[in-house]
Amino acid sequence: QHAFWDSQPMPHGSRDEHQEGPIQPNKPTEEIRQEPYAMPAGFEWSNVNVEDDAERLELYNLLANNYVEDDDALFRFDYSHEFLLWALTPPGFRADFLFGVRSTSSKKLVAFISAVPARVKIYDREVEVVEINFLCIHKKLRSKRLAPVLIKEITRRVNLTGVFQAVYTAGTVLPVPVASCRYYHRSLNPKKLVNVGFSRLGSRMTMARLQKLYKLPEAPSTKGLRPMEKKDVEGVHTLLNTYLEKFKIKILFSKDEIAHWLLPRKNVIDTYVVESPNGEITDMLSFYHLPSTILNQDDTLYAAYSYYNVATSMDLLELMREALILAKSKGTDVFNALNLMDNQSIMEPLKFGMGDGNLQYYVYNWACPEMSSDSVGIVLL
Ligand code: MYA
Ligand code: JJ1
Repeated sequence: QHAFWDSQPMPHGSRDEHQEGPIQPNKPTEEIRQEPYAMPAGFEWSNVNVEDDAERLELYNLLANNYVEDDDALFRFDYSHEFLLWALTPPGFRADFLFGVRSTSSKKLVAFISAVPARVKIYDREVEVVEINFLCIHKKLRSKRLAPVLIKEITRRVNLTGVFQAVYTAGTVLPVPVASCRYYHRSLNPKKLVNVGFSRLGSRMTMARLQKLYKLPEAPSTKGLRPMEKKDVEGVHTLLNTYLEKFKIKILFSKDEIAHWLLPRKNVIDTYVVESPNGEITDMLSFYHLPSTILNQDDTLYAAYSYYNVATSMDLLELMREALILAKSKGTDVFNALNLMDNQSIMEPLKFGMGDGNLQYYVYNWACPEMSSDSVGIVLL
């Protein structure tokens, strides 16, 4: 029932608990297809230079109108220009891994896919991977088997650089997830969330009671809590990599990657650290800003998503409460988190509610046992 995925080097049916490593061995460069895959007539491949404002605007428009929606098509992700630049140009990014499809006649961008390099550790093995994201096909070109062509083409381009594994997430179940996570939501602006259909006012609940329930202090209170700066890269690198050791799949950030992925960028990524009196970075919290368009109204839902958080001098619960307060102070309507890393422990006490969306984690061309969501130590954007 998966004409494409059944042909791919993924576990099929259930995972073999005893196999670990590549499903298909690495190929020498000369055995990899040298020519791009053929496009249907009327379409052509096109790299998208996201550092160019005009080209980035084309990508922005494709995604803003055609990217991921919730189950009821009430909301659609609205990744900002600045976000796309951040997400697609980390250390070592390659221009030929950021590409799409144009209509030959109009040159309009109608599809896109991206890969950025990363290192992950899966159980006991360190693996060079790419992270695949922003796979998008224009609504008018859906169900024409274009997605498999984009996936095969990006696989070819990545393989030509000697990389044979990839990590990706999707809202849908494909062959075969390595882990399955749940979205949780913490209301910061409950009135707006109810008004736009993001959440419901239960029976026995009034708007006034709801607002009281979700009320938070205006400002954080933790001593030494401040935005991350360049001088903190070393401390954050040590703190985060040490924390992530305990998870079964985790990102391995270099110092350059810590700087790229965590240094604050307005309306894109916020990272705060706790510096102890002796100058040590003991805790960190981070969240990224990903608004959604409210589809039946001319409005935007401002959402922050939990990224990487480490608490050593305080409880994770107190640290995440500060994250909620900071996100709220920046105009965020809802704070979202997956039930990965140690997040499950904070959901109930901080009044998160379970969402209706799942996020499946995949590793391309890698066999390993399935793991629970609290063994996941990597967050994709
Ligand atoms: S996840 C976000 C995906 N984007 C969206 O959900 C945006 C809205 N939707 C769309 O734009 C389209 O519906 C998409 C499918 C593009 C998703 N991942 O062309 P089709 C399979 C993988 O007729 P369309 C993200 O960005 C489907 O099962 N495969 O369908 C990570 C079927 O195959 P099979 C998917 O609806 C992406 C085939 O495509 C997905 O017009 C990771 C149908 O093709 C999906 N999300 O287009 C990609 N959705 O018959 C894999 C559907 O076998 C990367 N399909 O069931 C793999 C690693 C590559 C690099 C490897 C390097 C070593
Ligand atoms: O945001 C999501 N769901 C919301 C809105 C649901 C609207 C109706 N379908 C939700 N709201 C309830 C919140 C409520 C707050 C108070 C407490 C109780 C709960 O559940 C969902 C996640 O839950 N989001 C999506 O479905 C978007 C797609 C998710 C898959 C993303 C794939 C990304 C791929 C890129 O790599």
